[in-house]
Amino acid sequence: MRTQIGIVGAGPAGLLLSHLLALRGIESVVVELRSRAYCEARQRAGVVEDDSVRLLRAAGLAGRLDREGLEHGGIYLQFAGERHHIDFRDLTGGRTVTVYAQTEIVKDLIAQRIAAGAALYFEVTDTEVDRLESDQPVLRYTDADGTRREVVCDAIAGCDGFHGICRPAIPAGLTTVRERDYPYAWLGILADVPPSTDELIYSHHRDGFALHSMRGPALSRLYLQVDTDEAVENWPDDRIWVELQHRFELPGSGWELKQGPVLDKGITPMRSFVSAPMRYGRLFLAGDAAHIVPPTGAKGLNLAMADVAVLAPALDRLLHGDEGPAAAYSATCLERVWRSTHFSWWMTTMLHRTPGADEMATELQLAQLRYVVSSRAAATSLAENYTGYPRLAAGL
Ligand code: RFL
Ligand code: PHB
Repeated sequence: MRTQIGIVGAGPAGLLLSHLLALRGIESVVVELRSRAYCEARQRAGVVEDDSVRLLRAAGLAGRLDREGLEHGGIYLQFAGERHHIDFRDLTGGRTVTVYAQTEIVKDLIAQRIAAGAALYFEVTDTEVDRLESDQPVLRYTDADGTRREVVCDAIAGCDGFHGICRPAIPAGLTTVRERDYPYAWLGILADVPPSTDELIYSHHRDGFALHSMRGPALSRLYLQVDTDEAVENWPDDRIWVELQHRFELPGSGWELKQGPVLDKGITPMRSFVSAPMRYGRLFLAGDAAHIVPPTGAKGLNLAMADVAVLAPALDRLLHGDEGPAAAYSATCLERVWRSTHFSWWMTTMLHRTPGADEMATELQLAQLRYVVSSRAAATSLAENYTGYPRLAAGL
């Protein structure tokens, strides 16, 4: 087989790249390890920056997002028994984020790609990328029927997430990895109950962080900081709700956390990871394949979309013999990646309880939180990062 761009992974990065390339008249083959049903059910991110929304709209992909997404003009920061509102619209001159689940974006993208007749293959195994230094790199995989396939490409996009095969295909010694593991994890639940809040609540509590998010008018998404070695089996629903009630409680305010049946439960480790450069020969990495941020800043999905917004035009130019934008791809993306890596680290360390932290560290955290909610300059910094910085170029 022959195609222009081979894409490994049908997450948000791979699917959106395939669509952005198609808009430019460029053909691609997308191969995905998991089934379509699995990709469409995996619970992940929920917050989409305004420029990511604009990108999806410009690409003709925002029909359902515009109908069902919840536009949020701020967040709440809770600590020391108080809840404070950070007003993004006021602080940033009208910018917002939209709460629309990554699973819904993935469903929309898969439906669009299939309707367009794209080559999108699920349940492939033994994916390999080869001859990456040549201008005809090769993608090999075994399809769902067990047939071994080989696709000759002009370039390959590694959009296969953190555990994929593309990043390890770059020879050892040619990449620099920077990483940090955090001494806590998130236990996330999806609950069949209307959200108890109009906007997300990030709660710093002496017993650990908690986050109240949502998936629509009737579905809540909630997270609890837990130890890194926690097992989901140790957290029956009752225990989760007791802990959530405790970490969100606001005595005397009349506010209540509504409870409902738990539909999904999972534990997520917290990690910062950046592998540079994001290119080797004709292999270009995008999204979680190249970088991971802890979820506290709501950046991972947005970084994946920002990478492919840069990659699609760069590949277009490369196919026309212009190496310039492809040569600049990694450095261009890494600037945003490092900004988001810093912001996510900052939000994470400000809001979580660090096991073993002394009173000094705890007071420093509280001093930082008080500063963010009392200083317009500090709140503006949070708001401009949360809504997306630097701004993504408008258009495609
Ligand atoms: P994905 O989504 O991991 O997709 C990679 C795809 O590649 C497939 N794959 C392979 N396919 C073929 N051959 C192989 N050998 C393969 N190996 C792997 C995988 O099956 C998969 O389908 O990466 P992508 O596209 O880069 O997208 C990144 C985002 O998924 C991720 O950054 C976000 O979900 C992170 N994240 C959040 N990001 C936000 O912007 N806002 C949020 O609010 C937010 N919340 C979160 C999050 C991630 C979380 N978890 C579970 C990690 C909350 C959580 C709990
Ligand atoms: C989510 O809704 O899943 C979510 C929202 C905000 C975050 C992380 C996750 O910071």
